[in-house]
Amino acid sequence: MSDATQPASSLSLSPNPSELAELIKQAARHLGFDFASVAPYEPPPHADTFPDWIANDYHGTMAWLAKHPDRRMDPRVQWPQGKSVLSVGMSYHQPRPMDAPDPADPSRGRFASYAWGFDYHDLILPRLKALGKAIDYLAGRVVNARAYVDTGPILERPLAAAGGAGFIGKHTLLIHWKHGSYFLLGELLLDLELPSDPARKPLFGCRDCHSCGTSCPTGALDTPYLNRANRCISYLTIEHRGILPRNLRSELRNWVFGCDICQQACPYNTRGLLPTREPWFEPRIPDWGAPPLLELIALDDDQFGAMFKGSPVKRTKRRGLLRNVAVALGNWGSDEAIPALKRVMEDEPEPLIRAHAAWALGQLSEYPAVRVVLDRAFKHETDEIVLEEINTSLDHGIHGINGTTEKN
Ligand code: B12
Repeated sequence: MSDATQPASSLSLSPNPSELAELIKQAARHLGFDFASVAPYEPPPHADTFPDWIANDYHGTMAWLAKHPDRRMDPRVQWPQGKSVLSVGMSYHQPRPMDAPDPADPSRGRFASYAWGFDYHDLILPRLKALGKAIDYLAGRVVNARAYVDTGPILERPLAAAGGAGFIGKHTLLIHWKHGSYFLLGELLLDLELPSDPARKPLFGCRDCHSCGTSCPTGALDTPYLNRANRCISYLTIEHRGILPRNLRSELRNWVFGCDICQQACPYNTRGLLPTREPWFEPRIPDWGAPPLLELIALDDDQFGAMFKGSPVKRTKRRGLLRNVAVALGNWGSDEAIPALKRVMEDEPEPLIRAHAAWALGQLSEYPAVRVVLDRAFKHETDEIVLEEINTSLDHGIHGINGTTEKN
C-alpha cells in the first residue's frame, strides 16, 4: 500500500544517490575488488606538494610523471566532465609458506610480491570496465567514465585516502585496516554525482614509528611521507633504464625486480592480513618469487619471454632484469658467481649487462680468478662504458699496474 505522505522519490524504483553508491560498492565487491570508496571530485589533500617533488627531481628518469602536473593534482583538470572518483582496491597478499626457500638467501634473486603472478593491469582494467557497465545498469543511464590503473595522471593513493579507503603511511603507501598496504588500486572517474565517503582519521596512524624509513637501505624514505623515488629500489630495478648509480648498487642486495622492504617493515603488514582471493596473483616465478640468481643470469631472450609472459616483469625487458641480476651476483659475494659472470663478459651481446657484470666481478676481487677474467675482458671489450666499469673494478680492489690496465 502506498503512503501518499512519502516524497515521490522514495516511491521511485531508481535508487537515491546514497543507495546507488552502496549498490556500486557491492557490485565492486562482487567483481572481486576487496574494497571501494568514493572521493570528492577535487584535488586530494597534500596534492599541492607534487610540484616540489618534481622540482627536486625525485622522479628521476620517469619524465612522464612530470608532464601535466596540473592534471595529476586535480581530477577536474584531467577530465572536466567528471563528478566523483570511485577508487577500488585489490589485495595481492600471499603469505609465503614456511617451507619456501629463504628469499633473503643472497644466492637468490628476489621479486616484489605484486609481481609473482600475472600483470595486475590486465586484471584490474577489464574488471573496472565491467564495473562501469554495472554502474550504467544501476544508474539507469550510460554513465561516462574514465578507468585508470597507473594509466592516467591522477594521484591514486591520496584520492583513495580522501574517500576513506585508508590512510597514507610514512612509506607513502596507502594502508587499509584489513589489507595493510599489500593491495593495488584502480579508479573510475564518473560523470555521476555520488555522495563521498568521509576521509577517516586513522585511529593510530604511524605515530612515532618510522620502521619503513630506517629499514630502507638506500635512504629513499628518510623523510616521512616522502619517497625520493630516484633512490627507491623499486624505481632503480624497474623504472630506471641504463647504468645504475654506482653508490647504490650494493644497497640493492638481492632485489632484482621491485622491492618490498618498506612494506615488510610496516607493523600494519605484520599482523594476520587477509590473503588475496585472486588466483591471478599466484606465484608463477619459481620458489615464491626468489629463484637462484645463476638460473636468472642464464636466461636467453626466448626463455625470458616464456618465463615472464603476461607478468609485470616484462616491463624491464631481459636487459633490465639481467642488469639487476648481475648486480645481485656481485652482492652475493661468492666465487660460485664467477663462471656465470665470466660467461657474460665473453658472450653477452648487451653492453648494459656486461657493464654491471664487470662491476659484480669487482665485488669479488678477493678471488684471484677475477683478475684473469677482467684482464681478458678488457682486451676484447669495445664498448666505452663497459671498459670504464672494467677499469674501475680492476682499480677498485685488485690494483693492476698503476691501478689500471693499459689497453693494447
Ligand atoms: C610513480 C610510481 C612509483 C614510483 C614512485 C613512488 C612514489 N612514492 O611516488 C616507484 C617506481 C618508486 C614506485 C614504487 C612502488 N609502487 Co608505485 N606507483 C607510482 C604511480 C604510477 C604514481 C605515483 C605518484 O604520483 N608519485 C608521485 C608522488 C609525489 O605522489 P604520491 O606518493 O602519490 O604523493 C602524494 C602523497 O605522498 C601526499 N603527501 C605529500 N605530503 C604528505 C604528507 C602527509 C602527512 C600525507 C598523509 C600525505 C602527503 O601528496 C603527494 C602528492 O605530492 C602510482 C599510481 C598513481 N597514478 O598514483 C603507483 C602506485 C603508487 N605504486 C604502487 C605500488 C604497489 C608500488 C610498490 C609497492 C611496488 C613494489 N613492490 O616495488 C613500490 C612502493 C614504493 C613506495 N614506498 O612508494 C601502488 C600503491 C598501492 C598502495 N597500497 O599504496 C600504486 C597506487 C599503483 C596501483 N595502481 O596500485 N611507484
